Amino acid sequence: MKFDKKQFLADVERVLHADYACDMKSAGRRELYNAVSKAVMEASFENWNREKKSFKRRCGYFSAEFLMGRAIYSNLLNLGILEEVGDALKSVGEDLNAFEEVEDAALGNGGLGRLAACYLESAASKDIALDGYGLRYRYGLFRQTFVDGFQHEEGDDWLKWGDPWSVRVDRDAVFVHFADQTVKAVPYDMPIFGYKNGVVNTLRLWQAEPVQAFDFASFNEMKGEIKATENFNATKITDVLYPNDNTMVGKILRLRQQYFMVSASLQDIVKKFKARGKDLRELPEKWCFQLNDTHPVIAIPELLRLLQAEGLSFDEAFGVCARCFNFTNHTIMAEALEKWDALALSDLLPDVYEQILSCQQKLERDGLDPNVFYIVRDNVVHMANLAIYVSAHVNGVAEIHTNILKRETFKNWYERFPEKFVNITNGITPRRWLLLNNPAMAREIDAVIGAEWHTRLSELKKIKPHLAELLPAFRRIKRENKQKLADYIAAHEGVTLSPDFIFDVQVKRLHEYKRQMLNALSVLYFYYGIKDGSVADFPSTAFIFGAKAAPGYYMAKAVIKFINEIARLVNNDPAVADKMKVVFVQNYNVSYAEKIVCAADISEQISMAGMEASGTGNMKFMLNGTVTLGTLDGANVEICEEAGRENNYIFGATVEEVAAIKQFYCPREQVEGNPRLKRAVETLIDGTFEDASGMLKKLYESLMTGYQPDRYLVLYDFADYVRVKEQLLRDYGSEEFDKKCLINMASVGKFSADRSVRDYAKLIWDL
Ligand code: 26W
Repeated sequence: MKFDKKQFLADVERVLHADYACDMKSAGRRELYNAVSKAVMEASFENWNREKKSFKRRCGYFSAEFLMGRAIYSNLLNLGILEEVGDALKSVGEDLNAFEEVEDAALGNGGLGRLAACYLESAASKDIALDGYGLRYRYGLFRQTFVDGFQHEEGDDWLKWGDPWSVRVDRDAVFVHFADQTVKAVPYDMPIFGYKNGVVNTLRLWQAEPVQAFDFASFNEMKGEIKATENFNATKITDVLYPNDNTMVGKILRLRQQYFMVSASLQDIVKKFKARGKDLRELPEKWCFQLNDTHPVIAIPELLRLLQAEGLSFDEAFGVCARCFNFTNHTIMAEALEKWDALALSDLLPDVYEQILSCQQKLERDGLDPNVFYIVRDNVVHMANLAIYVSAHVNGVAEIHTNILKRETFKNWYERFPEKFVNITNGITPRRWLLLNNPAMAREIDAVIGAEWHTRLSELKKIKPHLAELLPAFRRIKRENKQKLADYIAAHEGVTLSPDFIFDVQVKRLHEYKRQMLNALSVLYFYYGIKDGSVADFPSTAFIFGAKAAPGYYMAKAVIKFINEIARLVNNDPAVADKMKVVFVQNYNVSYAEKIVCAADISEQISMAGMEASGTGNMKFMLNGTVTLGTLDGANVEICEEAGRENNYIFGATVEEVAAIKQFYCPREQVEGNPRLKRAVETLIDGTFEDASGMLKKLYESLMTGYQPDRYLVLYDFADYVRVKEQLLRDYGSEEFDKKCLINMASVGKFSADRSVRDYAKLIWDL
């Protein structure tokens, strides 16, 4: 975007006058933020409008989650005016950094939602016609604080600063019908700016509203009571994001959300397609849809329904759907595969349920064995099976994950429909995850190899011949980033860290399979080793954790409490003050991640092999020059392929080994042979930590005595983990180690979301 400072300041001034009746001098931070954003929105209108009006083939990315983070900096960066706007504001005594207070748009839980956000940005940057369709939750993912070491949740009022990066599009509102209510769906459109290419795609988020405003006349006649409750329920649909990650909750409100989202989106698309005078049988020529996990899969019977309402036969409608829909699976965990109670579904959405039954019947007509292939069975609707049956393509999100889908999770489907299955390894956008969060490093790289890597990440390999030259800058910048993170942590968590410490980081959602416990137990293991003298010369290390636990996930919350207790023990012990610090940061989110991934020395990716579909945090650390301490799981496998296993720190049982070990596994044996591990585990029950809540005891039981003790092989992998971790800590600081960091950065090309969306565009979307 062309930038004219005078014009820009005049635009900002004008918005301030019109919207807030104030001027630059009297404007508060909030007004200024909105005015700056709106001035930019206004200037991008033409490009956006051009894209919206064009009638090229598009893909709709249907997702219940878009974890966008903070919009302003990334938008300005992509428009090529980040520095210019900063300078312009400075010239009038204002500071662009002040907008760091603006809340993240946290309309997602974790990996799946952040992936959607990265894909939208990359698609726009690669001029791929991808639009997001989702929900405009009033409250995003809860805000997390710790009180006495326990997680507390508060509502996330993400609109507190206003929403200048969206426009409400009343003219595109549609109605969504449930058996018991009709709700108005109003779209809010967010522009998705491509990186310095003038492309603007759209993220369309639907908000639920009552069909008519409160009707006083009928209320007075006492008909009002019914209407009032209807109004109340309507807005409830988009009130709040479900905070579960990887666990299915069979709540009808969630089904309402899912249907509301896809029905509104498809009605909108069908309506506009018809308005062009087109025959709906030709819909697949212009549209395809990517279903982001099972959450939007109810789009399939909804489109079947809509097409038949427009006069197509079931077979014709099915043919259209079979060409339009594609399905991505993001997890193999059984508890995350969505299933709905058939009676509840048919009560809420009888017509949609009819279509699901028709799919089941067609499946049987096709001659598929209903004992092996089923969509509805024993009064349960299996959304993943519906998605696989109808979709043209089914993909996993890393090689190892796709192989597990083929071999195990969807084995029968794969054998019957092998041509549907593809792998598309996840990726991240290098704009937000290096250019924006680590500008000093980006400039150094530019100086050595030029700027082409901004949009072709594989170009980073060109730094390989220049490693020695880049090392001093890399070290200096990493240290500066660590200092900045330490300052931020001191201010927000009250823990002081020295940038001379090794920053060992594990940030991600809290889940047993991700094994934060493994890390936590190793901290205690080192701590007691230092205390009893069995560990000498321990390299000074800060163990940094960040994670939200689903509010109803007891074990995950117990792990948070445990780590906070460890932090208190360690940080208050002067005997280890120059050796270790432990901090669990509160409210880990996208903006926190931006500060963390460029300041880490160790990236902990330690899930039990076979459990992490891909992981994308691992890629963000790699891009910023951090070695992985991890298992051969998810994309870690491909990270090793790209950067060399010798440049990372790999430990633990492989997928194949996990299966074998589990048959005769006895956690007690692991502990008996390892006194320091035993001591660490027993802190859960021996009074080391106060445990009035009983949470720690439950953690002990889940490891040692419960049903399926140590399900995720924490104790099995422990010895190998600490062996490799110690090696890493000893290697740290050497020139050889720093080279490993840079080789990782140089090898990250494959993990650009630009590559991922290109793969989707080529293999699936035909864009
Ligand atoms: C129904 C509850 C629920 C909610 C969210 C079930 C499943 C989910 C997601 C599929 C969980 C998720 O975010 N999975 C993560 O997806 C990332 C992007 O592909 C992967 O990198 C992570 O490995 C995977 O855990």
